[in-house]
Amino acid sequence: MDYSDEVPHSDHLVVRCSEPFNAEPTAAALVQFSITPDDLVYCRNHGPVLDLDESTYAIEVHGPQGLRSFTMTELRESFPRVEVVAALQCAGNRRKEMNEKKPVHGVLWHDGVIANCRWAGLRLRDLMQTVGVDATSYAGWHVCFTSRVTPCQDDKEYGGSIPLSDAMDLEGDALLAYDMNGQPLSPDRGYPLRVVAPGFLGARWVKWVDTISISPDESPNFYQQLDYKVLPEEIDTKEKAASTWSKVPSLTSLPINSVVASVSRRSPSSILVKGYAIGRGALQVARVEVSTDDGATWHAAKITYQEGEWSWTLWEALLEDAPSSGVVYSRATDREGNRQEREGKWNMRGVAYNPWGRGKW
Ligand SMILES: Nc1nc2c(c(=O)[nH]1)N[C@H]1C(S)=C(S)[C@@H](COP(=O)(O)O)O[C@H]1N2
Ligand SMILES: [Mo]
Repeated sequence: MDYSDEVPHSDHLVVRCSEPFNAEPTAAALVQFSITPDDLVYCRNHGPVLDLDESTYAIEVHGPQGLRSFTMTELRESFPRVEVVAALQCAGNRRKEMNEKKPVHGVLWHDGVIANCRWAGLRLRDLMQTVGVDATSYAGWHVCFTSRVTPCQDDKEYGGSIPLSDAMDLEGDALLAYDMNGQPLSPDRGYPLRVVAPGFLGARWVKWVDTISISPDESPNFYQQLDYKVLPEEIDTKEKAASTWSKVPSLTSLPINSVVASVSRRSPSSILVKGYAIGRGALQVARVEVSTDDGATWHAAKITYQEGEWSWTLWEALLEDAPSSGVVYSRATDREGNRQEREGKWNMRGVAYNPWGRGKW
């Protein structure tokens, strides 16, 4: 694959792999902003980052009445523009910590592969209705997204799918986005068009999306079928995995999580702990607590930012009588009372890891 034509990437990221370009900010840098600026958004790629031309870009939509094509101008002008604040998170967030328990396969992401942005574009639902899709006739079907222009490592193109019911619902917040934070998408974000599937793992947010179809089955793409699944704990080699992939459901949402992003001393006796948290799907975080005595007692952290159904949560806690050094844990609880556990489950691909957050000072 040819990586020589890539436009420069942000230099605020820690590069984990340069070809394909995979890089993340530190969590400490991330939590300084409620809405993540583009140059702090992680880059996750399975192939070259393309710099495409919006004026010649068109998407193909395969609907019940056949094939329809839409130019970017049609997508921008014939459909209402809607804005949604939603957190984008890679399923491999915190993989490095899981790898410390027992080695996993995958890019060793720390805790920075998450971003909370203001996306704007057309509703997937509006596009689907325009091509004659109604949710009741296609109950149980899927919407498949493909970027045929993107060569990638494990398949001839990048693709993924979400259930049609979610594409048509999700409060109408599933988008084909052309803007982020008030600007056209950057090449790193998938310019000129990407999927925004709030509450779903990042793998379904197909960048440079150019083909959309409905199907009774999930996307046949490698990244839907043979990756992004929580394999059973005993599957620890590629050989064992080979016969297991098809028996395990593909990931949709990621579990409730919280991370300690920074710990700083505020006075000789107090420390300020800051971090982020995120709920599963549309279940927002209701509470974040921190503990400096190994989970024996918990203190409520103050939630400093949360917006709508799909944002991340920023939090901080000022702790008095802190010794000169120590370990602080964080745990989040959602609106239905689901709480982050002390331990996360190991799986071969290192996805969906969510033990208590941990920081040291
Ligand atoms: N075309 C294409 N879309 C893609 C990917 C990719 O490699 N190619 N990676 C996916 C994954 S795994 C994630 S986590 C997000 C990352 O989006 P970002 O690079 O804008 O942060 O894009 C998704 N969409
Ligand atoms: Mo990802």
